[in-house]
Amino acid sequence: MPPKPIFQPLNFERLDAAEQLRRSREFLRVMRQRRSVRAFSREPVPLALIENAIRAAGSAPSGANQQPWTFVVVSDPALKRRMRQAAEAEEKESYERRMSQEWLEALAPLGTDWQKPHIEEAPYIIVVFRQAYGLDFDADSGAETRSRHYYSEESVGIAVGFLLAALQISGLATLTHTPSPMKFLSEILQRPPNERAFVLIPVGYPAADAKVPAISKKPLGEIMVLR
Ligand code: IYR
Repeated sequence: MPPKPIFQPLNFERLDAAEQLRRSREFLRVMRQRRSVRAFSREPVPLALIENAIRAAGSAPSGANQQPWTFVVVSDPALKRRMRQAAEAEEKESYERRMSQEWLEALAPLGTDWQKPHIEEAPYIIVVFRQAYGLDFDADSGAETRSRHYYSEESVGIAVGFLLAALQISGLATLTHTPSPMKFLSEILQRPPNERAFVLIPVGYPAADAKVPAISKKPLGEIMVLR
């Protein structure tokens, strides 16, 4: 028999209309300042900010509430160095051989290349892993049980959105980096076979002279349709 749902009262904070608009504008103001930063200061970041941002990410909705994510927080310089070296080896191969001309042209306005110094310079690298399926071990026999996960891609994508927003609100800079292929992250970070690297996020303060590409976001009229 499947378990019966247990319900409890919803904890919902009803705001007056003026407060709703104020918060909505303030969130928009802060989120519009978020940029993908590729030049980080080595200045340390309080771990409490990282922990709270991961708590916020962990509050995201997920398929069947399976929470199919693991956030690996890397600050050890030796591990960061290994991740940088492995990422750069893959990226060099991608930029020089694997990526199509069309892809390289799409990326040209961002000015990216295979070099990834941010993986060593940012004080924290959060590597988000997606649990493609559940993996449990029986406490007595050690027998392995696997369970299906539903909508894990969507779930982890939503959680990463929460994570980026939380880090931004906390006054930190981030980059979403997806070196491809990312298998080396499972090995370096010793993750179990059900976990797949989803994205690597350097977190910290921008370098004093950090520059970002002059690009813009589509206006509301181009992205919203009212019916
Ligand atoms: N992963 C490479 C290439 C790259 C791809 C996309 I799509 C971007 O938006 C940015 C970069 C890199 O990190 O350089």
